[in-house]
Amino acid sequence: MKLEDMNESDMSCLRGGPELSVVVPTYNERDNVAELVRLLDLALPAIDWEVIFVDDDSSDGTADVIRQMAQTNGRVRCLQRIGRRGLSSACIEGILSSSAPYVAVMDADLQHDERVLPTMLAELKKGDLDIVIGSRYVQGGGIGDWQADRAKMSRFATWLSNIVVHADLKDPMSGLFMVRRTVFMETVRNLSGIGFKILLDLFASAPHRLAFVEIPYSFRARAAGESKLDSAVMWDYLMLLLDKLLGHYVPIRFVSFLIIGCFGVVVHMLVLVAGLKGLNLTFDWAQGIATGVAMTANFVLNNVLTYRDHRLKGWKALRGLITFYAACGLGAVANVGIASAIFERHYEWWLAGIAGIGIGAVWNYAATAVFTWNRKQG
Ligand SMILES: Nc1nc2c(ncn2[C@@H]2O[C@H](COP(=O)(O)OP(=O)(O)O)[C@@H](O)[C@H]2O)c(=O)[nH]1
Ligand SMILES: [Mg+2]
Repeated sequence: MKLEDMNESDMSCLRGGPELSVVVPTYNERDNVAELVRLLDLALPAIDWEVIFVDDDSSDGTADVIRQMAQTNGRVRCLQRIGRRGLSSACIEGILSSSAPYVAVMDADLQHDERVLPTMLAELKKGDLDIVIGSRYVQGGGIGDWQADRAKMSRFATWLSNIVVHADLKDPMSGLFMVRRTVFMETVRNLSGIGFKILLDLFASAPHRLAFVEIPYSFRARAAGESKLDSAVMWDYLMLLLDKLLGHYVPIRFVSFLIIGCFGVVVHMLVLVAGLKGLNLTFDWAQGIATGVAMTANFVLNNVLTYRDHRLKGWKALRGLITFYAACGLGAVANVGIASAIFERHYEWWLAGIAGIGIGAVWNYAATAVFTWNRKQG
């Protein structure tokens, strides 16, 4: 073969680099990773591949197990992230840490069928496709022994995805796919990187319509360990959809912070009513207690949802709570100050009120981002 006839994959083989990088996000998967590497070895005999595990500092020592494997198997690498969480951002960073012309993403828990990888690669190498997806919802695929409510939730999430993905994709929630590196690199700067749904993010962020095909596979039962899917995952998913819709205009963490702020108002009013009517407290006491409860509830919810990927735990959470009180206290002073100044200039009372709330909300968000969750930007 002449040099000018070679495609990117032939070139990489010539250089000795892997043709396929398999990126696997892990969180507490120590009992699955060795078996996954064994299965990949069996599935990819004629392909030059590597596997990059991206571990978010699992407490079960997954990263140590992977590094031990890597000592005796040059195909295995470990990217360990400290103080971070999130499947999507883990995949993005894993892909960026590799150089192969084709990149696959799959779970570590053996639920994804590694035997479809050679077919996916063959499809991509034909040259017309950008991405190949392992789908549970095309003829021949299946969701294994998923419980009815999990299946229902997945179908609902798939339906919701139509808001941002305009492709006839049967399984946009799939975590098993293979993409051409060039396509990923064109898209990476537009990705939201929020939550669990990296495939959906890719489709919604790509600068052009992606040419794709879905290949059926059947979801297997998780081998060892537990699912990390919890109710906060649904919140992350909504934030991903909102980011795709509004992210150009306003940071999505701010939107999350505002939604939780509105919830805080409801909590405040409920506690106020309970204090006044139920406990016969004076208004000052009831209002004071309601403020404290609402602020605490807001801190907890923001810590679990808005800053899920930077969640404060233990003493750091206590320190965070105190800085949150302090920042929001100052925010309340700013709110009242601005609103009064505007009202004194003979503007409508409601306009003055909204202006105060707006300034207070922006202040609370910015100050707690820096002082509570130690982040310099949204
Ligand atoms: N790096 C990283 N991996 C994660 C995180 N959450 C889940 N994973 C991994 O992502 C994959 C899918 O997660 P899983 O809990 O099996 O989700 P489910 O299959 O939808 O129940 C597994 O390999 C997990 O170990 C995370 O926050 N960070
Ligand atoms: Mg799983």
